[in-house]
Amino acid sequence: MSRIEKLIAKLPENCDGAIIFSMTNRGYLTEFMSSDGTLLVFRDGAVFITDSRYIEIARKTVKGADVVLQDKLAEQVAEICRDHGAKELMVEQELTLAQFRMFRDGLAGVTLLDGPELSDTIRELRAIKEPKEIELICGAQEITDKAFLEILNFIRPGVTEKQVAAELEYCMRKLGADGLAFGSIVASGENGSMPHAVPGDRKIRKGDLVTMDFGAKLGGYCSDMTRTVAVGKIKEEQLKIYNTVLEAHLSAMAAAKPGCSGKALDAIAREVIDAAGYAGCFGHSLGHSLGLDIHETPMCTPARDYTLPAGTVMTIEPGIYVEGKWGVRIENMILITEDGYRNLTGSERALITLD
Ligand SMILES: [Mn+2]
Repeated sequence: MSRIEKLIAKLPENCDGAIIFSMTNRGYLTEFMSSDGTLLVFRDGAVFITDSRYIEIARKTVKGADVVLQDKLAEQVAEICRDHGAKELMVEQELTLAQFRMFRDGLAGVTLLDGPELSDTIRELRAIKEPKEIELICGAQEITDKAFLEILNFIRPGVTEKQVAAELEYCMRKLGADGLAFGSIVASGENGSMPHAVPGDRKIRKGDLVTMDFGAKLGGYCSDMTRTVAVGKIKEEQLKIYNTVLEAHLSAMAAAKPGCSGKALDAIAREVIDAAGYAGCFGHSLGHSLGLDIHETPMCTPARDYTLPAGTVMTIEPGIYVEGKWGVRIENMILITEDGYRNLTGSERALITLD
């Protein structure tokens, strides 16, 4: 069954089909990534419209849909809808207001159903990874692990965060990455207290903890890893924070299994951190799913209770952040399996000290 057929099987009865316009949903369903394209899914088949930049490769690559060259998009979509007798079409929450209006105003005789159902349904399909998707995520992570080993030889006092980020990214490209999963985070010393710090001109000093959150992209799929390393001798409190985060990370991961609650895993990590005296120093969620996008659902978060099904890839990334002083985060990816979980990240988790 193609991914588009899986979607058709899940369409509610009150609609004739769906317009899929957002890049990663479109890329997921057709197995063809492009910056331009419109996928129309009907009960009797699907049509993928794209422009001349992509038409040649799309004809060879797109799965489960007829490929046609884009003309005047709204008129073309209206005509194809008439051919398929489609009057009620679902649209995604991911559309911008301008895109929504373009379809709404351009499709006379078609009603757009703008509830969350279509996006939710595609999200659920995307949450359970196929073997070939897991292979790409693991391939991306292998590159990420190798780049981490290489960067350990580069980090030393006097090197800036920006230089570390640039070297990391160059390593990943050299090792075969198609690109970056997201803009790398390199946060040293007091910058480490900001979970999503942007690499700056601060020079690494002896006694710093350096947090690196980065990932390669391979075949459209993201990897995501965070490691905090020590440069020179660190203080006892920094070591205590590191060991607490590591314990939180390992405890939450050990409880992962199919059908478990993401909120419960988050609570396990949070309890370890709170008990060590760092309540309030772990502001973000424990983890998220990922795939074509760096952040997907389900999540491990106190804000909402998600169930984690087998086949889902999750990050486990607790952290402790002490404002103005330092921070630590340790992040691996796991695959929820039929009987527990599989760790997908190869890099060492014990504290690495660089001289
Ligand atoms: Mn992450």
